[in-house]
Amino acid sequence: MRGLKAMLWEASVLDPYEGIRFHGLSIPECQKLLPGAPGGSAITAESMLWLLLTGKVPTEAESRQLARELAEKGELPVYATQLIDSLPATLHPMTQLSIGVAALNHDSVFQAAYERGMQKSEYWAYTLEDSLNLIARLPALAARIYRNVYKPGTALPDINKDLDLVGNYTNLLGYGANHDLTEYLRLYISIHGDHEGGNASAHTAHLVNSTLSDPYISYSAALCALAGPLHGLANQEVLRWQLEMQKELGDNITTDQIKDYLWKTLKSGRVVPGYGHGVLRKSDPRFIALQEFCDTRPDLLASPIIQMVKKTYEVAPGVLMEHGKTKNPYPNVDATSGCVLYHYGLTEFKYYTVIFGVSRALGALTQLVWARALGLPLERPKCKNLPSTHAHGSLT
Ligand code: NMX
Ligand code: MLT
Repeated sequence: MRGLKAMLWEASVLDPYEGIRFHGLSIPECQKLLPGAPGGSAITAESMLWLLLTGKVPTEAESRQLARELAEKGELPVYATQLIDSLPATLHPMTQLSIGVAALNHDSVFQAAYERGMQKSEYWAYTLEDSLNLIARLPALAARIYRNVYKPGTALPDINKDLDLVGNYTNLLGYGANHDLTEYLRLYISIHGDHEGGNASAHTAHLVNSTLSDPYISYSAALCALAGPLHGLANQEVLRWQLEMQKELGDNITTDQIKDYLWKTLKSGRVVPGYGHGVLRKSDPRFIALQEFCDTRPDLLASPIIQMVKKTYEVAPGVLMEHGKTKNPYPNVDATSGCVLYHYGLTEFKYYTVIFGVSRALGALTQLVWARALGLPLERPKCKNLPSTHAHGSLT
């Protein structure tokens, strides 16, 4: 379905050369217009959510009001904490997140209203309520998974009603004192929020919800798509790949050594993680925005892992062009997103896609509200099959 316009997506559109626009606003325009948190300048998740849902730039007061509303709904119910605590620490954090999100449908108001026989015209309102409740609970759920897997036995703080969603998330993860990391995560979570509807995770939520499954189980399914290495898991894979390169080549790696390493990866039949895209044909503006964040901070500029990302960016497009397969030899957002987390001490890279999963809820759930408001139908594409094999009795 490449290039085939087959979905309605209200909140964003992706141009192959310009990158993403959220209701017409580019990332630099969003950075200029969307309110940050008190004491910070990075876009908050609430400001982005407001823009995605309403098409309007919120005032600071509106963004804070939404932050307070989400914080007030943010604690996890006991059944969900018990469920998450019962999972083995060896289970991938993305699987845990998907399980946790699915279980929260215990409290779905959409499902309850459907059982009562609600009208079609009411679908959107219950979808909105479920979506806001889910977004509110994601930091507590995602942080609990992190603590259980990587910092067992450490006590989780309560949700602070005066903090924004990401302020609470970093606090719950145990990194609340790191202002730069919190600002980085605000930027990360706002710009990963939506990437029009054709990406595998948002599209999955859209498809599943078109059956009138509630937003929780629809988004749980989306997380399973995000957990694939060609999609969101690439941010984990980038870091694994960069660290393997560092292990093999040591410090002070030259660009020639990186070129050789890139060829070695390609010749072994693997993809170069963090490069290429299904739609983009230029460097991803989200990659650029995260690189610009690094460029304003001397500690990040001096960081060996960030330097390796920059050096790789100097040579990888040339190698991929010479290799001649990928239609887009430029970096996508995953080429850098995890490396900044690594620098700040959040080194458990199997967790990185969970952060992407907290973010993608903003766009994927927004669209469920619109899809139900607009009365979009069940998604059921027609198929084509091979010239009949059954007629001849056997597939072989
Ligand atoms: N390294 C090596 N080969 C590549 C790469 C890459 N980074 N990107 C594409 N190719 C190959 C691709 O495997 C395909 O080969 P074949 O003909 O043997 O099947 C060929 O180039 C043509 O693929 P494209 O049409 O350029 O890419 P497609 O739209 O099918 O896939 C990605 C897009 C993103 C899945 C692909 O570029 C890729 O595998 N990239 C690496 C993984 C990655 O970074 N994924 C994250 C995407 C962003 N996200 O967060 O979701
Ligand atoms: C995304 O953010 O979903 C990825 O860039 C993949 C895509 O857009 O297809």
